Amino acid sequence: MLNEQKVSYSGVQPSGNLTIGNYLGAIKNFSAYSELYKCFYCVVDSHAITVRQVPAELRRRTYETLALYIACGLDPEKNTLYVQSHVPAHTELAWILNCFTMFGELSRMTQFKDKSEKHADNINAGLFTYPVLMASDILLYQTDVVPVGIDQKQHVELCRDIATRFNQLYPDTFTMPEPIISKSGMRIMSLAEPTKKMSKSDENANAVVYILDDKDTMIRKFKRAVTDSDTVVKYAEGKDGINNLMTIYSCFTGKTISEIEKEFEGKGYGDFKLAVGEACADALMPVQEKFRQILADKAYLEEVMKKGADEAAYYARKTLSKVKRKLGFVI
Ligand code: ATP
Ligand code: LTN
Repeated sequence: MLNEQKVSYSGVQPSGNLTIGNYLGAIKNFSAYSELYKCFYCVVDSHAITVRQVPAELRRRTYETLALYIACGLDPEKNTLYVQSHVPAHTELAWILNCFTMFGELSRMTQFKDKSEKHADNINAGLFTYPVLMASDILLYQTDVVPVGIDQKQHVELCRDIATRFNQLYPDTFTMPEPIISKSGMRIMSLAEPTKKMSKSDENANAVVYILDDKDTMIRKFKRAVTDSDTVVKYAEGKDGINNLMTIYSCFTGKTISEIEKEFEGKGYGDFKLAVGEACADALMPVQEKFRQILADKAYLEEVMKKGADEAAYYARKTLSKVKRKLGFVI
């Protein structure tokens, strides 16, 4: 809570081109809180450098991620939109919280295990303490809700454990955050390997539909999506590919699974895949158009970043000073 208002906080890494997984699992749900909550949505560039980034690309994607936030309906007048590295309190609090996080807890994080496997030549300490920086992001703003995809639930739970530990030693420091996982877009899977999460850092571009793909590319990717040898459009165990496409179609059209099963009764996978591609393109073309307009105005984006960082820094400083006082730092 900040000034009697509930707080929503989330972040996206500028580590690649954003996918429909990022859109349906996270960004699309951010705007649901804009009216009633004080909302902070961050482009988490400090998190992104836990894996190697090409500097020019990181810079470009930072602008793009901010532009996409706005194109997806986040009004910078109603939401605090900013870049993580512009508010140094995040890394300052992260050091402090590192001293309240156990080695064993961090070793259990599945994202760390996955990313260490993927980047075996660069298992750096930042990759290991990544969730502590994420806990700092959340706790600095006295956050109540954290809208994320299910893959981040474990990190939010660790954040709660860190907050509980800190609050036990120094009462009334942090608000206890709740993860909010949207039911429908919980976990969008890869089109090539539907048992694996669709991820923006996937090397196989055909496995992933990007928010900025053009219509023909979207339709082609859905056409090639891996399914099964059955022909009936039905949500069932073992039909991971079809289940995933049904989830995506349901998210973009608002139709329920049983409505979709009825709609495609007697039709084959080909018709269904085409419909998914079209629904996806119909929903995202207006976002793309807005995105291009916003991205062309760099001065505007810089203004939004600056205003967001000033606003965020004001609240972050308050929490950080409180933490330092409680710890016994001379301030
Ligand atoms: P990377 O591949 O670089 O690890 P990512 O695609 O997993 O990235 P993040 O920046 O880590 O994306 O995630 C941003 C938000 O999008 C998070 O809330 C995450 O839970 C959500 N998200 C990412 N992928 C999916 C997905 N496939 N389905 C649902 N939500 C997702
Ligand atoms: N770890 C998240 C991104 C992230 C985040 C946050 C999400 C960084 N800080 C704070 C919610 C709240 C990810 O990899 N998707």
